[in-house]
Amino acid sequence: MNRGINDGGDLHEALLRNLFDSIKNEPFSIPEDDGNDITHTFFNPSREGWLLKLGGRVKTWKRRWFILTDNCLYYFEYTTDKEPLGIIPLENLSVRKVDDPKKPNCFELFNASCKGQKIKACKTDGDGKVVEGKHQSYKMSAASPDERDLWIEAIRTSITQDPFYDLVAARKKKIASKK
Ligand code: 4IP
Repeated sequence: MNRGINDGGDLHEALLRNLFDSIKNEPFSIPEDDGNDITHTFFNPSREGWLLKLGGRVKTWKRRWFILTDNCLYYFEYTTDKEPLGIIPLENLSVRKVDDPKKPNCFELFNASCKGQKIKACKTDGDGKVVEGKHQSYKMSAASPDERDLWIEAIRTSITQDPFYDLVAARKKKIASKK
């Protein structure tokens, strides 16, 4: 099958033998889906990139890799991590530009209708346990004003694309018009 593929000539026999042996020793295989693998969720995200995130109770800034997909924001310690450190579902949240005395290009996710309440989210704590998030708002700092604006735009698009959001918005409008 490999005859003539090297600019019209053949590949060295030693190279082909090596390749053959290596594939024989470690055959290609498709990983089994045990239903727990969420890596497929992260293909084709709406947006991904590094952001600094401010902690919930302890106000420390952490550099995290963020992936926006399916109306959820996931954050990881490293780009290659399979499992996120935290998951923030975006429904019912709003996003806006904010200033911070310590970091530039900030924006925040907040709950416009339930001010002062915790945002529904989950995170992995120090022991690897999945626990509820403790943020009343998630503040992030981007590398540049342009990046911040792109994140805000992508998050807004993601929030308003949710069919459930549209349904609720239509219902609210209907109720308001009856008053
Ligand atoms: C932590 O500070 C980190 O900033 C966590 O971020 C954050 O959790 C914690 O918030 C905050 O206390 P220290 O590492 O200095 O302890 P990360 O999980 O990205 O490491 P969040 O919820 O932002 O993920 P609280 O609310 O758990 O205190």
